[in-house]
Amino acid sequence: MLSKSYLLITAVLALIVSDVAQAKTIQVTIKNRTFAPAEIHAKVGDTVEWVNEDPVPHTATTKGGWNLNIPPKKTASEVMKKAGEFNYHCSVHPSMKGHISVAAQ
Ligand SMILES: [Cu+2]
Repeated sequence: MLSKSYLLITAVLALIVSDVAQAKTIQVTIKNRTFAPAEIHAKVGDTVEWVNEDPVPHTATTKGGWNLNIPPKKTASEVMKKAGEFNYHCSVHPSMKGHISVAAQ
C-alpha cells in the first residue's frame, strides 16, 4: 500500500518536473539580412537563439526590451520572461524585422 502511493507520487512529480523542463530553445537564423523564420511562437521560459550566418553584425532589438548584439558567425540568446507580442528589428539594418508571440506558461 505504501509502495503503491509512493509510486503514484513519484509518477506525478515526474510529470510536473517534465512539464517544467519543457522550456525550449527556438532558433532564428539570420541569413542575407533576413530573420528566418521572421515570425515565431514561444512560451514564457523559452529561449530564443539567433544564429547569425552573415559576415556582418546584426542586432535583435525591441523597443523597451532586449537589445542583443549578434556578431558575424555567432549566436546570441534571450529567455522570454514576459507574455505578449514583441516586434523586433536589427538596429544596423532597420528593414530587418521579426516578431515573437510569447504565450503564458
Ligand atoms: Cu542587421
